[in-house]
Amino acid sequence: MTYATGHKYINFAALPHISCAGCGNGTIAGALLRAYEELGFERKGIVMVMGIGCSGTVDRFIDVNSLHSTHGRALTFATGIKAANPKLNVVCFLGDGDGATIGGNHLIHAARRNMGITVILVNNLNYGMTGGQVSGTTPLNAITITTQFGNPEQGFDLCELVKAAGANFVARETAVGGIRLKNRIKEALQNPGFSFMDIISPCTTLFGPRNKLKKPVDMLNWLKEKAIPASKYDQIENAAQQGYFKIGVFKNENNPSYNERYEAVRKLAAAGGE
Ligand SMILES: Cc1ncc(C[n+]2csc(CCOP(=O)(O)OP(=O)(O)O)c2C)c(N)n1
Ligand SMILES: [Mg+2]
Repeated sequence: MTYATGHKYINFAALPHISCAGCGNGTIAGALLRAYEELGFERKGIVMVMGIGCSGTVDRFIDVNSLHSTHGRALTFATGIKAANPKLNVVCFLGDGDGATIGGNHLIHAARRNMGITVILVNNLNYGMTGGQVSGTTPLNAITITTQFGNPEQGFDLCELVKAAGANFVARETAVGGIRLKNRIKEALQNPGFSFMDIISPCTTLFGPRNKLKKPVDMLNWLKEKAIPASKYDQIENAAQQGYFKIGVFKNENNPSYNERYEAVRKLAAAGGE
């Protein structure tokens, strides 16, 4: 039996990567590339738009059209690309700081427009690249370099946010989700509207060690233990405060994308509004 490796989308000459041992960037990128392969995506038909951060560095070895954009603004570039050429598969690969904190406003508006973009949000619960500062998804009470005695703010539930804003497809997974992660990403890539994957990912150098998860493997095991499906999650009192993450698909609809709605308006205008 042959199985997808995703190798045809990798520039091996650009390896090794620069991620830390146990970081989720590699497993998430690997799942995405295998999903591309299983869906038969051509390299030239894909545009990846990266944010700035550890997560954004995967474009060094992913061999498709890509744009390393400015911090927090990846979705604006992606929106322009998709509006100009709806045939392209536009995928944003973002960190939680980039996609949901400095770029939070763009996230809700891209979801509201139901732009035909897939967002792979590598949610490592802090600003990894700059030393592990608190982000909009850092859980309540968690320790970061800027919340050394515990985070007094609660983290965003990004899936609830994006769902309410109007996205077609919303799911949460973890970097240790394996085949299930790849299959979810495939579903996201196939949805014609805004599709959003919140992927909880281990930051084994900064977030983990500051939060009693000393070794990389401790953080991987923690993710396996804390990521649970809705059926279990909903039975636990104060599950979020106890550090649990709800995984699964929370919305999967087929509403028309921005491009489809825009095309309808364009035709109407061309016909003089009749
Ligand atoms: C406008 C702007 N503000 C701040 C920075 C500094 N900066 C670079 S990466 C980064 C944090 C990235 O965190 P996240 O998006 O969560 O990605 P991670 O490194 O955790 O994968 C910051 C604040 C910047 N490059 N540009
Ligand atoms: Mg981050």
